[in-house]
Amino acid sequence: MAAQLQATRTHGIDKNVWTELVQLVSQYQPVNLGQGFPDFAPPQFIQDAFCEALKGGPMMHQYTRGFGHPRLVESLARFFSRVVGHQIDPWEEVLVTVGAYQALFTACHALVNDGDEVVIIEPYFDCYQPMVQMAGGRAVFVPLRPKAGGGAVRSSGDWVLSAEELSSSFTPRTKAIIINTPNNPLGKVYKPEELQLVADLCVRHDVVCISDEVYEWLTYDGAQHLKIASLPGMWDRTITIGSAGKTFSATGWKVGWAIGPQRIMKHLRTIHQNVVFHCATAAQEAVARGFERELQLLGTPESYFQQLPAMLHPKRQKLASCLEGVGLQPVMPEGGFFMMADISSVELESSEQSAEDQPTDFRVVRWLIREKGLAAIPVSAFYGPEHSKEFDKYIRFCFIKEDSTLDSAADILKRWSHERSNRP
Ligand code: IK2
Repeated sequence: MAAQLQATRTHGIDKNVWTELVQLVSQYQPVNLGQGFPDFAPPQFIQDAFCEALKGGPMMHQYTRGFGHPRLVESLARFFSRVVGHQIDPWEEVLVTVGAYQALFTACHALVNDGDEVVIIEPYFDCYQPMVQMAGGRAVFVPLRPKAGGGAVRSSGDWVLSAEELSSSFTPRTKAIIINTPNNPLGKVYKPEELQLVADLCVRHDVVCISDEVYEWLTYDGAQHLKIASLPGMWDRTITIGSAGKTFSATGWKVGWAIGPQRIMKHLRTIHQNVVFHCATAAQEAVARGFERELQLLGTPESYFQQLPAMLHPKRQKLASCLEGVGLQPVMPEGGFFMMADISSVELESSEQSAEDQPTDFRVVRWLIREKGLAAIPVSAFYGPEHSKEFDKYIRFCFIKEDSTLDSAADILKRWSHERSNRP
């Protein structure tokens, strides 16, 4: 009965890293550098915007336009028209979703037919593959790898695509490619020439690009985020996905969006109207007010899109020097708010060695949570089955946290390092 009960499209995707680790975190209450959310309040202006929205009259508590609250689609269109070099039509080319997550789901279901292939660049936000599978497609993985030869790899910019590997992953069955810049978990910010490589392949093979840009405001040390939709020929074949949760440090609001040409967006709307139809009105109103404010302040020091990366920059430095100090070589992220660390130097204690068949990073993370009271995320969860073993020597830490949280994590890591060096 159970086998019949389960739809085949869900086979093999019933477990995911978050369900297990969120449960472990709630059980052991560690210092949490695991899941990607701030442990501080969103900026006052966006909290005020939500409160004002709630007090904005009876219609703020009722359904709004299904494909996106008018004030929000208009402000998103106005804001992003400037950066994609195309006058975005708020009514036909913008869709508001329940977080970027639903935008990704909707894009996959709108485009993918049974047997279609979708190229996914690894490491990838782990829901991409299940979403492709549920839509009937097959994920084809192409990894970013540390540059071969010479010296320690210290920056996410040193992780590169092989042009040959990427081009050979495109076949007549390829329907779409999913990219993520700045990348979670690596922090890579794609360079113009890397995006051009992807764009050329999309144009040559008539493939749609799903570009997940939820961390677009968060870049460091001069790295610049570029929208692939702004490259020649790409507006017409790109779905750009964003998240108010990441933009305004309010992940619990779950407001996201997909922006793209009308010929593609009309199919996303079909999925949307048959899945959720409608997103929370007051949250959309608040996000609209946030974007209106940012449009006025853009390029000034008062802009939150400047203040947030400036606030995160020293946290990134703090985490990196702590990891370096305890022998867990960090990969310095050019963007986002995650940092991968190399755990090759860690020798597992007997209690950690029990589950030899499990990937090393999962064993280390579970052990860190249970025994040391520190949560991180295993990086092999962001790889498909073919390559996960190659990358299970990394774990991911999140640094959009209070300094006191980062300090507590540093204390734990130092104590752990001390114990390791004093082992007989
Ligand atoms: N796309 C990417 C690349 C994301 O990182 C996320 C949110 N992930 O954060 C959890 C974690 O990695 O710890 C999303 C999409 C989803 O965004 P939203 O919250 O707007 O649905």
